Amino acid sequence: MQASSLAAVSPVSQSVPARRWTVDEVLALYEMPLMDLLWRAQGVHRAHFDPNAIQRSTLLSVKTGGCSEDCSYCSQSARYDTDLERERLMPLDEVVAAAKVAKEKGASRFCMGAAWKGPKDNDLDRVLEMVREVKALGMQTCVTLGMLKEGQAEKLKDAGLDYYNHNLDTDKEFYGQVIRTHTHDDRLDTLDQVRDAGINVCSGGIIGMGESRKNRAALIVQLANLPQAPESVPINNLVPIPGTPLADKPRLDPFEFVRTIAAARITMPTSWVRLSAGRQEMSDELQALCFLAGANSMFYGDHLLTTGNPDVDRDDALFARLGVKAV
Ligand code: SAM
Ligand code: DTB
Ligand code: SF4
Repeated sequence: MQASSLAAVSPVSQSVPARRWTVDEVLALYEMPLMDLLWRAQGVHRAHFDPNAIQRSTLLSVKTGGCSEDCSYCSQSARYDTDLERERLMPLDEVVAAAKVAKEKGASRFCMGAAWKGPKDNDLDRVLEMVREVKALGMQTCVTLGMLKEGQAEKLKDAGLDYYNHNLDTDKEFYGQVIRTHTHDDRLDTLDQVRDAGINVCSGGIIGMGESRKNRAALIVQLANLPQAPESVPINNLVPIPGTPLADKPRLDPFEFVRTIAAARITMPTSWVRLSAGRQEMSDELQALCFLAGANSMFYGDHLLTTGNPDVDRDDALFARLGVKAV
């Protein structure tokens, strides 16, 4: 479909009273027989969304590599030898050209990512221009720029930003084993600023980093129990990057990924749950299982930030085979 208004991709119903989840309750979801869990997740999904509609966002890395942070999974940290070419902030015209292509191919949202701890004010001014121009194409806009300082979220809102992506990434208890240069509380602080500025929150995490099932359940609880659940919840499967400390982590059981999607769907009934990084390594059948578990959003385009994503032709064929429409 053409790039849509926000209203066109809103959930069928928003009327779910907020409730608080406990880690034990979410662990109990994980421990359900898979068929029962899928049935429950699908019921929640159908109460709030069109079950055959999937939102598609295209990603572009507008500033690649050289990041000061030490996130153990990330190809873009300057601390690891990952063979990645460090690049400067991309010129505006190249960003707009990429957004036009994404729109023509059928993405409704364009997400621009920068490998920063957080944006300097002069860099932010250039990103604001990107947001204005992409918005003017009639696309929804999203950026992920790291931690924000006071006043920066308001500037992004004024430029027309629809979503800010900032993942909690993992359970607060496990966070220090993956990232030491900033804290889980720092992430929460930026999420507060985004929410207060009236920008939609996109926040999720990565699984398969060596965390326990309890850590996974706790991450879901920390997202679901935010003062307001994120409108968009990306669930990333670790993409192991040679040269990073997590390069050799064994691959998680794919059903555990499906269970995590289902837990996100059940605990955040009106959020868009995004089947995010790791899709390239998944079979079409596993992706279909993720949609059945309640995922209704994905990254669309041949690249994520620095790693691959399924070709658009493969995704288009999958949508046709599943009878799913893009929104
Ligand atoms: N620097 C900003 C930040 O950290 O929020 C924005 C870019 S950062 C690359 C965005 C997100 O990508 C991370 O929060 C993480 O969830 C995800 N990510 C990064 N590397 C990944 C990997 N190797 N596998 C899966 N997800 C990854
Ligand atoms: C998110 O949760 N996943 C995207 C987006 N938000 C910015 C990024 C995935 C990155 C995967 C590894 C890479 O391509 O560098
Ligand atoms: Fe930097 Fe973001 Fe990568 Fe962490 S995840 S190293 S903050 S680009």
